[in-house]
Amino acid sequence: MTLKIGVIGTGAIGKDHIRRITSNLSGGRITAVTDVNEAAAKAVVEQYALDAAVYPDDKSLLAQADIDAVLVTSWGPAHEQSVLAAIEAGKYVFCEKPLATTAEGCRRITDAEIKHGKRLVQVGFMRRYDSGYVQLKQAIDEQMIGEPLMIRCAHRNPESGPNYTSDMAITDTLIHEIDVLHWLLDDDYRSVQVSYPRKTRHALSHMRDPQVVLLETNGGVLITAEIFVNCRYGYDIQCEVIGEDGIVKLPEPSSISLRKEAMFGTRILMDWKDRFIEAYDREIQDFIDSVGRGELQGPTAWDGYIAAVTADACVKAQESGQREEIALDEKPALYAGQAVGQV
Ligand code: NAI
Ligand code: NAD
Ligand code: ISE
Repeated sequence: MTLKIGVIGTGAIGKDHIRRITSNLSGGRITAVTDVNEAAAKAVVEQYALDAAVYPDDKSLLAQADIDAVLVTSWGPAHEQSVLAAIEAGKYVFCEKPLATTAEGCRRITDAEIKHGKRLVQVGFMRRYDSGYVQLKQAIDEQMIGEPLMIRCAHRNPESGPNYTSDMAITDTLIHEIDVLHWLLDDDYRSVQVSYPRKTRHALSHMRDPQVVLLETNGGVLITAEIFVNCRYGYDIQCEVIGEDGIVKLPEPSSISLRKEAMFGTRILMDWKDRFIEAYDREIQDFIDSVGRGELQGPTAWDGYIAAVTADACVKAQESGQREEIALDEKPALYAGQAVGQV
């Protein structure tokens, strides 16, 4: 059976997911799109020669009986409304991060899903589907390095746009580390502190960049995460887990090495779309397959809630300069166990 998919938000990542469903993946077909910018939605239908209807908004798209599932790829503040409407309509929904921009918004979504009685929501934390992170997880789970003690990571973008603000270093960027590290360690966070090194001259005047976030987990693992969104040289994601018996490190993306003019090196990617291209393919294929089976297994709305609570504390720590506590509600039974990522 081919899954009929509606897309809410046809910007950068909405288009990229439409491209992969249309050209690379199996079992899904885009049959409906909407965007607050209707011209953008119409342009996507033309660009990808879709046999898809353009609707004026999420509600009218979700009212169509012949749509099995939706992708929510609008900007973050619009996610909650669309996800709640999808649950209300009983449709499966893949929502890009953040699930909602507040922890309360995420709880409204988990409450609606719990009331529905079954998982309908998968959150776009694609790193769990990246082969490098999956290998790190296997190494940790198999105790290859003993107990993990510390993690050092970096999330670097070449540049940030004019609308990017200092808090987005957390809510838009670090949120990937917040999710993937809690999944790697199967542990939640208990505190956070944020420090600012000297500011790069490449950052716009309204923002702090880079930033250093110190997170502590309930199990006592200390994580230092550098966020540097105007690093200029590339899109660079680093993660090193230091354990009692050894260290495991995220592999670099594969690339030929070049020896030339007294230099030796490999290519560094510039675009997030390329760095995690296989992970995006796998997460969306997993969503399509799981909906087909009637049972989602990817990152849950509860993972979205954990990320939002942690991000809220990080933003508070950005402002206070102090160590801030992170406290989660009790995990509801619907979300028992750990959601998987896969290769
Ligand atoms: P974008 O700005 O390129 O696209 C967003 C689109 O949504 C725009 O076309 C906008 O008109 C539309 N939109 C906004 N509100 C809407 C609403 N209520 N209904 C319908 N359409 C609406 O943004 P981009 O980069 O595509 O990001 C979209 C989402 O994807 C964000 O949540 C972002 O955090 C996430 N994202 C995730 C990435 C990942 O690595 N998983 C990478 C980039 C973005
Ligand atoms: P974008 O600005 O390119 O696209 C957003 C689109 O949503 C725009 O076309 C906009 O018109 C539309 N939109 C906004 N509000 C809407 C609404 N209420 N209804 C319908 N459409 C609406 O942004 P983007 O880069 O594609 O990011 C979109 C989302 O994807 C964000 O949540 C972002 O965090 C996430 N994202 C995730 C990753 C990742 O690595 N997982 C990467 C990029 C973006
Ligand atoms: C963007 O929204 C993403 O999700 C990218 O993965 C991230 O690297 C970037 O910093 C965000 O703005």
